[in-house]
Amino acid sequence: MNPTQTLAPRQAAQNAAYFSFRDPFVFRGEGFVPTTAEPFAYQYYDKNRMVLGKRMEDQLRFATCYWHSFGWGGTDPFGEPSFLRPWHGAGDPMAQALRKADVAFELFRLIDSPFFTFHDRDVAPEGATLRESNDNLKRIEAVFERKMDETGVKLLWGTANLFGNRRYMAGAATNPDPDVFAYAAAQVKQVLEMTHRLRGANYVLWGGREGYETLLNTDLKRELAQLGRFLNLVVEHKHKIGFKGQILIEPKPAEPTKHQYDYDVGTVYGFLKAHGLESEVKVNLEQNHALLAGHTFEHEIALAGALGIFGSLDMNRGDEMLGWDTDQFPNNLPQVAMTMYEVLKAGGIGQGGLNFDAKLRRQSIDPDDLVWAHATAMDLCARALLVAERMIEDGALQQHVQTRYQGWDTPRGRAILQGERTLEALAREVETEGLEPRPVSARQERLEHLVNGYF
Ligand code: XLS
Ligand code: NI
Ligand code: NI
Repeated sequence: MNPTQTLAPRQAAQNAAYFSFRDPFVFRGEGFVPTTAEPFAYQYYDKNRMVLGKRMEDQLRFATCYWHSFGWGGTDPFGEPSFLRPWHGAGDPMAQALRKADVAFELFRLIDSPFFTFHDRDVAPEGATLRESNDNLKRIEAVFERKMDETGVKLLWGTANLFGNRRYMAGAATNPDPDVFAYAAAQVKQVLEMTHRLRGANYVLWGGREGYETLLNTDLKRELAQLGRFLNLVVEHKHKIGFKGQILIEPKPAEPTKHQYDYDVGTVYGFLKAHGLESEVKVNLEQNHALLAGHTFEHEIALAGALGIFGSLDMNRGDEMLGWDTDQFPNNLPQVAMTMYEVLKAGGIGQGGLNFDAKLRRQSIDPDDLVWAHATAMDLCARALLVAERMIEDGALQQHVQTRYQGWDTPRGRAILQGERTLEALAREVETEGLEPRPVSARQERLEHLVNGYF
């Protein structure tokens, strides 16, 4: 069924006018040649193709995010909005939110995005009171429900914006004022329940203001305890309402605060352990956040996988020359291929997805730039997945790693790990056997060459 058929004719015409594309993109294969009539087709994103036992669509689970694509106006610290979307102008905020939803779902349809993600304040205007904000949100929820039914687009995750409003300038859960904690809790309750009703696969908590600017005015120990309490409340409520999705923390070391508590995967894991939540909460990892923490994206994914807390990905790209969250669309094939390789090694994307938490450069002011950015990023990720599939199927990389650690499968290796050797016993063995370890090459350059062969 063509989803536009279910929209009122006037509405469909209005949306079609926003983007120049009419028909959803389809897969045409590597040999596709663009024409004026068909400037773009997927060359790699063949959603029904089987990749390592799963449909490609289910291996990737692409999501389009609401905030950067429809919320953000193209500002930067020095510049005013550059996009001038119709719903950013003057007018009744609720009518603007509805217009925005129409265009958002039109984009999902054109690029064939199976999922979307949102913050409460991206989709509906904030009212004078929380009750008013919640009423606005409920009206949009009804719209989403209908549009999701009509188009088959699903919700990857919802989240509450606990960082934009000035009430949160000193933190949400970590605020010195418990009234702010309470307000944040009320907001999360609303969005968690909305996410549950819309059958969202996950709920995300990004602690944008959960950090500090200076220790001179901060009681760090208290703030960590508050954050632990808050997260416990969220998990309790999830179970109370029967939400089956994953609760995900999104680590980021800084920006907007100088130091954020959810610094990176290692820090979040320690925090979860300290509050008994390591089997309840996982992580949503973002490439640019990993970079800011001084890690590669692959490192964060591998560590989360090893600790059993890998949940989902915010796909974007940082800039090696800039020290902030540039949130560019991913388009570096080797980088994304290595990312997908680590995802597959961590057991696959599971209930998570690849959410394009990415924004256009502020000079990309045409509505069609939104379409191009998402569709080309999707195709690139699909291509990267196919490279990663070759790496897994060929098995040469894994083989090398296995051989490298095979000593741990010998009787001594096993005995050490099973706790059957004391320091004294090991010292005795080394001495009596005259043990002298034999250094072995790790073959990095050969492996790097091997990886290039998969492209
Ligand atoms: C900001 C974060 C944010 C989260 C959702 O840096 O990436 O966009 O993904 O709150
Ligand atoms: Ni993000
Ligand atoms: Ni980010």
